[in-house]
Amino acid sequence: MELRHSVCALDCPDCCSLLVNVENGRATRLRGNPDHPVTRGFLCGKVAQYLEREYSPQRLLYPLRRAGKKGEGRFERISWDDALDAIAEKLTKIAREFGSEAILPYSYAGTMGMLNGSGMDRRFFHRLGATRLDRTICSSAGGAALTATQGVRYGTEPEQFRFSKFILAWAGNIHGTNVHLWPFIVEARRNGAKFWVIDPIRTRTAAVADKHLRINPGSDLALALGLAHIIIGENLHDAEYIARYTNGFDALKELARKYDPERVSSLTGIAKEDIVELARTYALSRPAAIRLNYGVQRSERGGAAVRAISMLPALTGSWRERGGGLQLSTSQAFHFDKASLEMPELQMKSLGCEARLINMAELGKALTEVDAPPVKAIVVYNSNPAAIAPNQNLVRRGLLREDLFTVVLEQFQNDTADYADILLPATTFLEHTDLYFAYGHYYLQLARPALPAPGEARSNVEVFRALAKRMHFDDPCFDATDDDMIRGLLGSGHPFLRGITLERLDREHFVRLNMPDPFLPFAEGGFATPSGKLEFGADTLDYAPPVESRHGSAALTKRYPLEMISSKNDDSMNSTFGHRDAVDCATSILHIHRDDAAPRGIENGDRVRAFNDRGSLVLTAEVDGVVPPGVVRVPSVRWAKRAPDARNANALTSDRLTDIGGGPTFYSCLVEVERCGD
Ligand SMILES: Nc1nc2c(c(=O)[nH]1)N[C@H]1C(S)=C(S)[C@@H](COP(=O)(O)OP(=O)(O)OC[C@H]3O[C@@H](n4cnc5c(=O)[nH]c(N)nc54)[C@H](O)[C@@H]3O)O[C@H]1N2
Ligand SMILES: Nc1nc2c(c(=O)[nH]1)N[C@H]1C(S)=C(S)[C@@H](COP(=O)(O)OP(=O)(O)OC[C@H]3O[C@@H](n4cnc5c(=O)[nH]c(N)nc54)[C@H](O)[C@@H]3O)O[C@H]1N2
Ligand code: SF4
Ligand SMILES: [Mo]
Repeated sequence: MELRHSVCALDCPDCCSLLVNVENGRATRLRGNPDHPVTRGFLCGKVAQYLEREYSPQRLLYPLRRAGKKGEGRFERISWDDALDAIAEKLTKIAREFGSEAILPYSYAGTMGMLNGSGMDRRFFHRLGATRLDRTICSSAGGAALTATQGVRYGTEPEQFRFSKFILAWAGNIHGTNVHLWPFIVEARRNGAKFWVIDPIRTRTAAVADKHLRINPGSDLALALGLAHIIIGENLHDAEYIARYTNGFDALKELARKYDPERVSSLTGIAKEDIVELARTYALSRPAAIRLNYGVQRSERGGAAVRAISMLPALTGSWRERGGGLQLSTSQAFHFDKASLEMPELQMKSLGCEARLINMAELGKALTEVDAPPVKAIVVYNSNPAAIAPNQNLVRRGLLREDLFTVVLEQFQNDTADYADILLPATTFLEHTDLYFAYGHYYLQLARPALPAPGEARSNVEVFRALAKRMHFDDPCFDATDDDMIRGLLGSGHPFLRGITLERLDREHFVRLNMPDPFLPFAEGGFATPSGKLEFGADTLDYAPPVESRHGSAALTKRYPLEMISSKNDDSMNSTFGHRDAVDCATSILHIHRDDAAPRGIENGDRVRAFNDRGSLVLTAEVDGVVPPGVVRVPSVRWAKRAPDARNANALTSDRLTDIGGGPTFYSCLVEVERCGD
């Protein structure tokens, strides 16, 4: 038996360090590595069973070519040579006829690995002169907000939550989506900390909180301003920190004056007394930490909401304290030399300028409306857009186009794979080399292949390298090895990466960034905005309810009176485990409050149809205390192909974009629900 190290590559802040027992080339056990200081040897439920996925009979093993109608999912086996020739020939033809920007890559974070996520693929598409994809689908509104406020996207270390006396999970379902933070919260609570949750839904996390504040979806901006109103009004702010390290306090004070508890209560649905108690508890408990997660920025004013929430620790001076501050993401602390990996300068060779940019949250429009040139080919990897992109019916209409050439690199035949003209088998993170940053801690990790690739599966790196050769791109960068690319990434010269080499990563597997311990990023200012100060930006913060909400458009609300939140399913990862029966079952549910169910004649277990102008889908009702009146929840994201009507929650979600960052607004979504006939 051999013991191999690996890293969980799923799109999760925790980025767990893994240990794999391998016998005769086959994994017999997968577990968490107890030595990792944050992930500490336990795994979430979904990945504890990852070997089921690794060895699933449903894994794609050979290159395939479409043998049926578009979208039907019927294929025939071909050789790698034939597959690569067919792709190279077709892309060359499209580039010649329509220009290279008629080709669109589509990828997200199926793997968080740097090489297989944004390595050889980027070089290939840049050299080709393909359209660039704006990768907005998850975090771009929150990212833009942090950049505007703090200048940089990092914050409190997870290890320091143990020192907090008050922890606020703001739109974060820690038990479901960030479970390795939980033991630090348990430790803090054992030492007397209080733990509150702000979430419209009674999640697993909310169920175990000291207090759960059920907020109206999309109204967090108003709540944050209400907290500022009380904190400033009661003189609980840190005037010295504000004077030294922030900009725009007077304007904020002026704006916050309008957000008295009474008004904020009517906007957010939270009782006045609870708002006041929250403000005082937050400001007076020292230290107090906020774990802000991404739920809050998936609504129309989500960017401004993140801006307003992320100013709170500056208002109270909480950044000064160990166990204070805020964490949304830690990702920008990994100061890689990304340009050395992605080589955007290759576009100069092909196009002579930067290629156009298409927002991935508007894929439906990109495939049906965009012109000059139209999108004639799409190459999908690390993503399942037919399931996860908003306005699904429009996306499907685009993918069904006979004249759209579709290539999909996948591990499983999911919704998007069904639309492929050429479908290529991909390796899993257990089978290829990659370098991993984390967005929930400060450890950099390396994984080497722990297992052989099954069948003829190849890594994304190998596929794009081979395609470059097929297209006669003779630039030496296409000969770079995995190790060359990693060395390039580590070579930025940033102090946080000092002393971290490939050799050290090979030896130690995970290495803490070279930062002070404890890392108190903004204890003495040090914001990375142009002014060097935290920017309150009050002129961007006045609140108006989302158009698609019960407090928004009256005309819409009349027809579609329920707000649908299709937040993450606890025991899966976006659509990645959609082949599992248990996951399919959990993601085919609609939680509805008894006050909304009764007048519609809906009882627990009934088949229901949720619908709006964009589409409809069939689900099973669960009448329970998970949602408040006026809100329904559909745990996401199901493989639509497994549903009776081949649709999932994204048949209803809108492709309207957020206020800043061009992000999707999955959770600003009005629907009506009716009982299906028997
Ligand atoms: N188990 C599991 N873990 C995952 C994932 C998964 O699919 N499943 N996905 C991964 C990915 S891609 C990401 S981005 C992260 C996301 O991690 P989170 O941001 O924690 O996940 P979400 O479910 O999007 O949103 C968190 C909570 O926000 C709440 N929420 C929705 N709208 C609002 C609002 O307007 N205000 C407030 N205050 N709360 C609101 C939701 O009810 C939800 O409980 O999780 C990662 N981890
Ligand atoms: N309704 C609704 N929609 C949502 C969300 C929501 O909360 N509600 N969340 C949104 C968010 S936050 C996100 S991040 C997106 C996630 O959307 P996606 O990034 O598309 O994530 P997944 O659905 O998990 O699909 C990832 C795919 O990558 C494949 N994959 C993994 N590793 C590799 C590899 O090395 N090579 C190749 N070729 N493929 C690989 C997996 O098999 C899987 O099918 O979904 C968004 N969509
Ligand atoms: S999904 Fe997250 S919690 Fe689960 S094993 Fe992977 S990194 Fe760890
Ligand atoms: Mo995400």
